[in-house]
Amino acid sequence: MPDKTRLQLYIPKPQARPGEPVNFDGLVVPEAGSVRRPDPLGCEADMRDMPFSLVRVLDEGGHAVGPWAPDVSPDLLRKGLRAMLQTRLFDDKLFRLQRQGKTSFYMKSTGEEAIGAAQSLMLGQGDMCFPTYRVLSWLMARDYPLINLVNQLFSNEKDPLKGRQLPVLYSARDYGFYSLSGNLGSRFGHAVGWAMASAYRNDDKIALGYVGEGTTAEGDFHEALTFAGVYHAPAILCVTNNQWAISTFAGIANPRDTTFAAKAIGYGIPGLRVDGNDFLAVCAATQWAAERAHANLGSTLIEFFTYRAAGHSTSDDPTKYRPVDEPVHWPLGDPIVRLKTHLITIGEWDEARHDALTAELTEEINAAVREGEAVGTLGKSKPPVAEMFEGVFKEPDWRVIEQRKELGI
Ligand SMILES: Cc1ncc(C[n+]2csc(CCOP(=O)(O)OP(=O)(O)O)c2C)c(N)n1
Repeated sequence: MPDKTRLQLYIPKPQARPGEPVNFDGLVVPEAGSVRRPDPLGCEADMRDMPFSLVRVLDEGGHAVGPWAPDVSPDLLRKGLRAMLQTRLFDDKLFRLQRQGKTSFYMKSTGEEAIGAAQSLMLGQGDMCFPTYRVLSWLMARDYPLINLVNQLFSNEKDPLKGRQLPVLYSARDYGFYSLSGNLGSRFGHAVGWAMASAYRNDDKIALGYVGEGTTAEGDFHEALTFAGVYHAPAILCVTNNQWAISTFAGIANPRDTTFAAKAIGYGIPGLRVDGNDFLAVCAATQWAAERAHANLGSTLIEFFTYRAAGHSTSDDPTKYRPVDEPVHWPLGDPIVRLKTHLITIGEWDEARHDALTAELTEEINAAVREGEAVGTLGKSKPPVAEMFEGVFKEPDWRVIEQRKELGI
């Protein structure tokens, strides 16, 4: 028998662990404005280079440059900035309140605020977003009442979901925000199914689905893409690649030499790879994919390249698995600072207005928290037990009837 090389299993490792210098070597960041913008109504086969580039609009000086620079008004940009800042301030406040025992659990979206905010403002009122827990800025951009968030987070008597969901797993149909699921990936297929139903009924609404990059390793992601490709579902399917799935780095879900956007090629749909910290690039890519979906050309997969600057949740300590200063070295910067700089550069914003907005939003958040505290924080007040069985099934399931009898309510 001829000599054979012994096989070795390859185990991917991140470029830096705690105590090691931050290492983003190999990360290629193209100049803003340098990536081509294919015709959104063009043929998918002619776009297969797109998943290997990175669409960027805002340059270092805060100018919007290149073919992807979207036609959006300063008012819309200010609305986006407001939603992002509100999300950041709300996250910081609620994180502290969790440490004080006022809510059981919290998840921040620090560094990723541009994605939900821009997409919320680009899509229509009847369109439906199938969110993850990292797109609170979607709701902020649509002025969802802060008190509803606070009451749910405090699990109190006025929780709009009556204790049926965990904190942060919001549900707001009228705001185009489908009920969040803790079962990662399960909503991606729902987004595609919802989009297919819209097309089947000859409606004009489109769906938007999110998963984190870690979740692309779940079967649900691939099943959803199969249906999306086969049936030309009018959906925008987004992977928010924030580099980390709790303590697992992105290289565990995808080989290092390819991209998450490139998965689109195998399913026959266009894949775009977009700077997720660039509010204008997110707007532009969303408009592009929406135009394509509305023209009956089906789904687009968009990888938003970003960075989870905070811990995964209040139960996580990222200093255990990545260098403590990694977030500050992230080459694509802070999305709020970048949009603010752009608005200042085009003469539509200034530091004084920014400070005033920060003060106004802080007071709004504090007022909502005070109102929620007056109802009750975790354990001090709870949703009405008698209503526990209401509003879940259209026709009561036999188990619900039995359980209700047992409780005598
Ligand atoms: C089906 C399923 N598997 C595992 C988990 C546990 N879990 C919760 S969040 C998470 C990490 C998800 O990472 P990613 O998809 O990258 O999203 P991110 O949190 O980074 O936004 C895991 C494994 C879960 N909730 N559901």
